[in-house]
Amino acid sequence: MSTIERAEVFVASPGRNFVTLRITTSDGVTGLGDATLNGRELAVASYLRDHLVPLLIGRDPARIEDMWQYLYRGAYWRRGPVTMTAISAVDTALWDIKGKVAGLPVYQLLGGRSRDGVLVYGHASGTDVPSLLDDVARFRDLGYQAIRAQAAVPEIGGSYGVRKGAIYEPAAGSLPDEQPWSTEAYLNFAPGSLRAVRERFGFDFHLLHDVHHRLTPIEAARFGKEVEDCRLFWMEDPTPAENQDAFRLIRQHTTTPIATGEILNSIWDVQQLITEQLIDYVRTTVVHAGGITHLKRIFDLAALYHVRSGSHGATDLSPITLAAAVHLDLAIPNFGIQEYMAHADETMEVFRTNVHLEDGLLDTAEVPGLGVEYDEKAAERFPYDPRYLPVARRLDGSIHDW
Ligand code: KDG
Ligand code: MG
Repeated sequence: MSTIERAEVFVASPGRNFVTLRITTSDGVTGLGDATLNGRELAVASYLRDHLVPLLIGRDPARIEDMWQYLYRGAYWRRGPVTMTAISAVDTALWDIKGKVAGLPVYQLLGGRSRDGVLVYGHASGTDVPSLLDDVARFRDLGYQAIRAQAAVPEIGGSYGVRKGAIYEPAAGSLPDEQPWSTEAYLNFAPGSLRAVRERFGFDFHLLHDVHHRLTPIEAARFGKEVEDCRLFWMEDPTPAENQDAFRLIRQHTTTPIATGEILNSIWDVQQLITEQLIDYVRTTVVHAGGITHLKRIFDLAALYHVRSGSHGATDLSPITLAAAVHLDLAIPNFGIQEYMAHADETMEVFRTNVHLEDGLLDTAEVPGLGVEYDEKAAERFPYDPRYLPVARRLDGSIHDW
């Protein structure tokens, strides 16, 4: 029997920080898992190195479900982003190994293709409405069929989701940046910015918007109602999702579709949202919600309730997560859309991937496993570089949701 012989944790910053797990079997087969938790990277690296790696050695890499149960139930302490990201990395690496051993891409192990490609949305943003419109035009020229639109709110000198350089990257600074927030200013401005996009470009592409947990349920209900004429594909994270019941109020007031889940990490965090049909898209991911095994369980539950997938895919999710997402997205029946942001060149030097984008669709080459390689030597040139996500403060100085 092949066993797990080695498990190594790499922390590097090629373009941004990533934590990567590589498992090697006694037959010399390797598998990769992403363990990146933006702004809390070293906590997951330690969870893996100090607490999971010793448990993996000598075990059968083929028993993926059993390993998941062993790490999840065996910890006694359940759920939470650090634990679930660490379990995700192990699970993803074992799927990679299983694919390589079978000589098949992972999506073949998940039931084969349900579609020819994975619809993605790109990220248009602007420091004002005219520059947002220019950016939307750019994404349309690049062939994107779905575009998320965010513009800085003038009254507060910026807001969530606006790109500063070529790549959107909110984690910056060795201490969290503190940014101003005004719900009133946002609600006065954002609907008009979305309407301007529809007025200029029409309706022959999907338009998305991320509210980023900034509104209360009643404010989100008003926002959703106000942008109904923009026919959004979704409004994302309209309100924080710890209180799943809160989405009922939004639901009762608007037909704007709702997406949430990028910061949630287990099926129990989305159980009510799904089974009571309070959302339309669930945005949990391979890296933060327990790997391919657990995410498939979430998506299978969602399929019973007309909820479709819409996995998070910002640049802080490594190319390993993107590849794993593409394999799952290709296979599941209730795929909705996949978020996609191109990674920095340095990132792509370290992670060699077989995922490619064409006409607004992602696909993967027909290679065994997940089709990603990690260049450890190249990674050594990019040491860990502590970075924090910003925090938001209301104009009276109190903390708001970021
Ligand atoms: O790490 C945080 C980012 O991934 C997040 O801010 C991006 O909300 C986000 C999105 O929808 O991509
Ligand atoms: Mg988001």
